Amino acid sequence: MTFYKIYHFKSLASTQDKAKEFAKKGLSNIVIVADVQTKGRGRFKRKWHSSKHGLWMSILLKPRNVKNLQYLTFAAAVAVSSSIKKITNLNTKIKWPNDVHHNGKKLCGILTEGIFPANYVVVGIGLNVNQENFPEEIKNTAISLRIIKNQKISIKKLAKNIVEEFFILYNQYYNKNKFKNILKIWKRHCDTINKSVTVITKTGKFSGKAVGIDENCNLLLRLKNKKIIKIIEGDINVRY
Ligand code: BT5
Repeated sequence: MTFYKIYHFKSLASTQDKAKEFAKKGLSNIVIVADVQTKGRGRFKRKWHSSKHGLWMSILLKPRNVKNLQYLTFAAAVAVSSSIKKITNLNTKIKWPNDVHHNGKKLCGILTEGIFPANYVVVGIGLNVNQENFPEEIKNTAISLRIIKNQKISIKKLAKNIVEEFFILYNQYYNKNKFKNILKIWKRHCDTINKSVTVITKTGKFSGKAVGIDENCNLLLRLKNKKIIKIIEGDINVRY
């Protein structure tokens, strides 16, 4: 069991930034939760809508070895998907690289950021829990547990379960460089592999079958001409 401490705030710009303040003080195994974020962010500085009734949290870590951070994103996604199952009995799937979704609608996004050269990592988890509606911009692509289940879910219970499951994967595998074990568990929750997908990258649009993940967590896509290309987590959009 990892000893960790949860700090709860009514409102923050971003739990990621608050976690970074704690890192400056030399602390780790800290979980920052906010009821509302005024400047919640996704990857590549995208906006993350963080009104009331969602779970917005960041886990501050000081791993033994700060490398292959993508596996921490994978571990967090697994912890989210299995905690949702445990607490609400709902089946969700992970979409490469960092989403947890239900029938193609995004329930959760994960943002993993390294702090160098101090070698801390902040794993940010945004999960739509009890919202009843969404802003225009995301109303066709986002969903909450409450909308799916038609009932209110305890944010506190979910947070605790996610953090505990995450720390198990972190201690048993990530901190022991057993990345393959994380990948194996992640694959059981992921529905991107073996799917026909279209990937939009900066250099073009590629359609094919997702055939696997390489050791750096890149997606391997088999094109119609049988050529396998590597899709790097970048500014991309994966469509099912
Ligand atoms: C993510 O980025 O999915 C990572 C989101 C991480 C949010 C957490 S909350 C706690 C911590 N503190 C922060 O400031 N951030 C982290 P990305 O894959 O880039 O997806 C961003 C896209 O998701 C946006 O461009 C929207 O299209 C969509 N989106 C924004 N808010 C959403 C929401 N609440 N639910 C579903 N989709 C949303």
